[in-house]
Amino acid sequence: MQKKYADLLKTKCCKKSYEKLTALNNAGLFEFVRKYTELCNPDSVYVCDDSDQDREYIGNRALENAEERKLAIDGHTIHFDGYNDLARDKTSTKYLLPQGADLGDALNATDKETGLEEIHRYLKNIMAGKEMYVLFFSLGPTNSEFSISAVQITDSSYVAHSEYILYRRGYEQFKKIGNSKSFFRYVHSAGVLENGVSKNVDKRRVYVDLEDNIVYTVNTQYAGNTVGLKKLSLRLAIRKASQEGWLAEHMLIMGVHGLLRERITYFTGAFPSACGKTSTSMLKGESIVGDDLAYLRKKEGKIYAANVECGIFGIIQDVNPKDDPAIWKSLTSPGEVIFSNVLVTEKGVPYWLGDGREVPEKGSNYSGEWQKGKKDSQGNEITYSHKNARYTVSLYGLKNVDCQLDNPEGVWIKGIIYGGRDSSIWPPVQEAFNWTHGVITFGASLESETTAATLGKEGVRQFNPMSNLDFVSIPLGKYVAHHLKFIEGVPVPPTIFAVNYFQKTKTGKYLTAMEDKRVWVKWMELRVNHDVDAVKIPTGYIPRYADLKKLFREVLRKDYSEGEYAEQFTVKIKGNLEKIERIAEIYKTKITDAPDTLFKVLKEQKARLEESRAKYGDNVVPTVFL
Ligand code: OXD
Ligand code: MN
Repeated sequence: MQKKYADLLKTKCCKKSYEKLTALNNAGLFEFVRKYTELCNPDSVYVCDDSDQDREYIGNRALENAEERKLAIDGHTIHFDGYNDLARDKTSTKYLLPQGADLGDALNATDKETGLEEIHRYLKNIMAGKEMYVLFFSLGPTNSEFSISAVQITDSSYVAHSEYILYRRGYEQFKKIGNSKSFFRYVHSAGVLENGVSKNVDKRRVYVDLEDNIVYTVNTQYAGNTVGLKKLSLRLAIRKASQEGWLAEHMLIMGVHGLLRERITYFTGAFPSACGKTSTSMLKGESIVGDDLAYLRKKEGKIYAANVECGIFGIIQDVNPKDDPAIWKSLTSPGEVIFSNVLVTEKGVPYWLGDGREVPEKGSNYSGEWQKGKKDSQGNEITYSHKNARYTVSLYGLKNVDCQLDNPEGVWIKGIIYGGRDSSIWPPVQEAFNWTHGVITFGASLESETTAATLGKEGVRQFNPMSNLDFVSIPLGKYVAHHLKFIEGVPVPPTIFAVNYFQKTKTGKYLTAMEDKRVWVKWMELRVNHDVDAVKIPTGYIPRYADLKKLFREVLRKDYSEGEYAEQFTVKIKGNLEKIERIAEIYKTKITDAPDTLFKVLKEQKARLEESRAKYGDNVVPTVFL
């Protein structure tokens, strides 16, 4: 057996790469690498350890392979994905179900045997003529209770480079796990490249094998489909967490800094893609631990969270010096940044939607050579930068990075925020009555209007529990029940809040400004620290006008009128009741094992809303509840 391994891998790896693999002393890992080397048949295999030389090697390969191009500012590069490969592909992402297993109708799954046969067929010889990279990372801070070791196989130096920016290096940690099988595995190939982008996107597949903790992804480059440690891991981690009693969530982690005293209170926040998660985590005056993925664990009667990542793969739309000063600085100063799918001029200057600069006449973008007015084959104008264009940067270079980012203990979480894109129902901020009420009516009832971060039509209201629907890998009812149970043994669980940055008037104008988020988080900070009272409405607690007026003044130097308060916090009884009906119907008909508590809590909420409607009508101004 050993000889067979040696024969194939020795011919494909240089001596050093081969030694790096054997030094890990992990038979399962070795067999995994061998198997996919044989199947994918690359010309050579390069194994990376935690050294800076290997990181540099990968960065250089991305340029040599033309998966990235240098831009004018030192350290900046541009990568383009194919025109039909610019977002997560939900349709082609499927769980591989062993016989007899069932994840419920809400999750996309296919028979494991058939799926494996298909993906292995696609992978056969797919790396011929290419180099294969083998990389080791840690999900979560290394050497901590949170860490999960992971190995990535890919033929894309862009994917490998992105992972070096986004994750903590994990080769040395891997050494410590010895012969353990407890690690996550990813196999990726961009497939045949034409003009630098995946050619066979019609054969794009992302298949998740939960039993063996392996994700396979082929014929795609977009990082949301390919960077194993990001959304592909989240799926594996959710299942692992449910078995082990912790939570793996699509959540930011941030430190909110008290106005009254020098105190930092940590929050997590779940928002569907492109609904203000990164911009919340980057708010001026606060500090960022993470913008996308969090693991939450219970310790000594408290909840702690750690960032799975150490970088940001952020959407680059409306990033400008006024609204996002910290990100703007890192995107316009020397340092390592990978831009993707923005417009780049001949001089190597990137432009993106909403950057506040004059749009150049021409350049290169995700459609190839671009000039103003360019149309696609359907006659639609091609925007100069894509709505889901991205930047990839390390958190370590940001001024507002929180000093606890790498704390192996994580940070103590006192508040959890749920937010969706909702033009008409939720107020800008509200607080749940208790953990169960928050989990059910905010988290499990989250709806959001769709965005460009996934393929498909935008602006459609969709059910997205905990903003994790795309990634949940256990039956949804069980997932909700797991949340309800999670705080058993926690005397004071985190307070749950809901925010909505997207309320609109009838004429389509936003009711709140981007910067108002800064006030909502300060109010939540005051609430979890018991510094202000609140107004009880049928769906939770909302701020008192006087507290917001003071906060608007202190935080934004803005006047905040009673009229604005009344409009933003009016309780929309009809909209809320309809929402309850929609949500209850989904849990009743599509999700077989929904917990009884869910229906009970929704019923109680319905009764409170109906009682208010009987007294005050359909739209109830908040002052009525004082
Ligand atoms: C992301 C996403 O890229 O959620 O974070 O799509
Ligand atoms: Mn995300």
